[in-house]
Amino acid sequence: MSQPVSYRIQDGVAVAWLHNPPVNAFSAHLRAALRDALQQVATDNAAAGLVIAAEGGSFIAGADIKEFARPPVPPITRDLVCAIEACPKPVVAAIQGTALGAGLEVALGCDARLLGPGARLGLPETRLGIIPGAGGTQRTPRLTGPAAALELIASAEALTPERAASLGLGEIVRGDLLQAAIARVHALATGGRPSRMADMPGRMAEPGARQAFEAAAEKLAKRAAEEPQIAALIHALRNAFTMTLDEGLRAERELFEPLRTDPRSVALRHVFFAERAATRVPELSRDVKPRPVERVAVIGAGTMGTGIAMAFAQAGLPVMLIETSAEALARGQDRIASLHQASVRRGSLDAGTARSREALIRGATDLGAAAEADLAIEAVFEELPLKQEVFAALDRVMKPGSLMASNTSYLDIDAMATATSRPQDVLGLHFFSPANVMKLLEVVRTKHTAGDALATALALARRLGKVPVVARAAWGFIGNRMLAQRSQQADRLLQDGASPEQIDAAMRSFGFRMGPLAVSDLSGLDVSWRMRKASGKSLPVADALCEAGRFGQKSGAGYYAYPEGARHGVPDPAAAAVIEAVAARFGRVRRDVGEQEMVERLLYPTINEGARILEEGVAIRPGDIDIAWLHGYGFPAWRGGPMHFADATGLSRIAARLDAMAAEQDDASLQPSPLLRRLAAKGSGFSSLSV
Ligand code: T1G
Repeated sequence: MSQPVSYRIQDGVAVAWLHNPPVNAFSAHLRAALRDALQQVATDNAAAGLVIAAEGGSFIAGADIKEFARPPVPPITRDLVCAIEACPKPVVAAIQGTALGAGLEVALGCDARLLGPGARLGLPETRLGIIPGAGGTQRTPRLTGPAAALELIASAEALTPERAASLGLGEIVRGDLLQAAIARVHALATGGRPSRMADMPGRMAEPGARQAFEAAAEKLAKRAAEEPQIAALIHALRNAFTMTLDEGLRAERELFEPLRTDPRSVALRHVFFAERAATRVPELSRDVKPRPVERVAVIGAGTMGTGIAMAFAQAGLPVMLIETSAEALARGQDRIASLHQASVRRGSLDAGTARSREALIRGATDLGAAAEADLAIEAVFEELPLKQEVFAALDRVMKPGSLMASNTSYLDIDAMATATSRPQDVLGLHFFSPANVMKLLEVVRTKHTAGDALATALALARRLGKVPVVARAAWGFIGNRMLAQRSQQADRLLQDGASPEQIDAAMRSFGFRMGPLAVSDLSGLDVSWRMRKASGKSLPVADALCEAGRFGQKSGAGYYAYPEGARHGVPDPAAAAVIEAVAARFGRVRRDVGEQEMVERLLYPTINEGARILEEGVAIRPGDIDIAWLHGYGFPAWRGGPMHFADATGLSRIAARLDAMAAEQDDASLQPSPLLRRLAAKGSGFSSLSV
């Protein structure tokens, strides 16, 4: 392994070049090598001081997150930053790329921070359920002021050089960054160094700093109540008003350590790596080149088709939106325009961008308009024969090497592929509504899908800002197949005596932003009702509500009533009457159902279906299932996803509860899958399967 730090003298200054690919994570060996460079420069007569520099996209991307699972190995970053501050010679950070977390904390220990155009500075630790642990909560406020420090660290955002400089975190360099850093070392060596952070209250002492900070903390009160790392961050920053730097560093460490080992942070770090692993397909080598995609056709201008067209336009890709009639096309184009206008009114989109995006979306009523597209995505009515017709027609008009994808949620993509002469160019791109907003993209490969077609879909997901999860073509792919289990249990819980609001409250207290029944009302009960009828499945309560014309918000009533102008659904005796009638029809004795029983019945069969999906090879790894649920169904990230949550709960407990549910509900399909039972018997977890 090449040296993590190469120490070279240039123009009378030592330069410590960091090299720990791919992102210069501040791993133990890099920390030790930087410590050695600091010791070397202190007595190196050839060096007036030290520049810390790196090449590529990262200066230092932060602590090595993989190291958090173990006790820290010396030298820990906090001590190294103090060593930089104590260096008898000037130390300057030349930041050309991301300086995040420990990366910025190292730079804060330097006499100066010079920023190249690619510099991005931030302290994103709160995204991992922790706080900066190497002085970030003590040095940052001295430079930026305590209120700005709180906002920066709580947001976990990465700052552009301009924004960072305006906050006092660094100075922008227009020319040669290294030369500027070398010159700065000489200037500091001869002209005197700034006082150390330890000796200066800096902007902590500014008039009004405390009030501004407390006001910023007040704005974060809700987050502080829900997220321990935000409460700890406020506490650490507040210490900086009264403690010396050394006292503040010690107090910061005491706040940091319990967060590092907290299950929430363990879950968030699992999510960090799972999101990145989900883009890797074992049998698809990284050098398989994606096919070029410069023009896209979307077939169908309904809710999904227009959302997908918007998603591509947002990424700057020209879209041909194709419908069967001018009226249907106009309706789709009007929908896009009104969605953009709503965003402009809300201030989340400027009018110019909205116009340029709409200019990228052209319309046609003839499939021939897809001829020049590199990719066509169909989002027509969920009927297999219709989709097969569309694929056969696209096959006749599209150029060789172009890709054809289906946005279907449930239907057989293999059957669509074989309706064409080129099944190797067919796959599923399952967007989640609203397609221009939801992050999850299920990339569904059939047994025919070519490797470069899959690579193209993965590259496209990144370009669209989506989080891809690869699934093999099977009913419901990953997310919806598991969702069917949760929906079945919700239906049974209603028959057993739980109310819609109790079920939704149980899921909200688990961490979902919205309960499953409120989500059904939002998306429309009729959508899945049609699918159930087509596939011979039934959810007695949901079916009865649909038969009564209660499709949810779109019809003014579903599981809840939606009085004119009401922001949320309200309990509805009419819905309760439908539920009681169904319960009577099935001879259910209604009873009070406890919250724990609801959570277990809604989640454990869902997890069990995830185990079957792994056994069948529909999903590659458990982390992929977690990512699908985080970005497609609102599973709380601080729980890590259903499979991570299952491991944290213990599979033997889940297996025992599933056996009990199967007996109580007289439903053998609820019994633990062979994989879940096997892992439980070994005292192991799904994480032992990670690929
Ligand atoms: N530790 C370990 N591995 C990391 C890593 C990190 N900090 N950052 C990235 N990787 C791996 C990642 O898993 C992937 O691996 C590869 O690098 C490329 O990443 C003490 C305690 C820097 C903006 O939270 O935001 O410092 O999949 O695909 O899109 O107070 O990575 O190739 O095997 O994301 O170009 C704070 C996390 C840590 C920053 C680059 N720092 N990283 O994005 O590449 S806590 C962070 C990122 C801390 C201190 C505290 C991004 C990036 P593989 P990538 P990218």
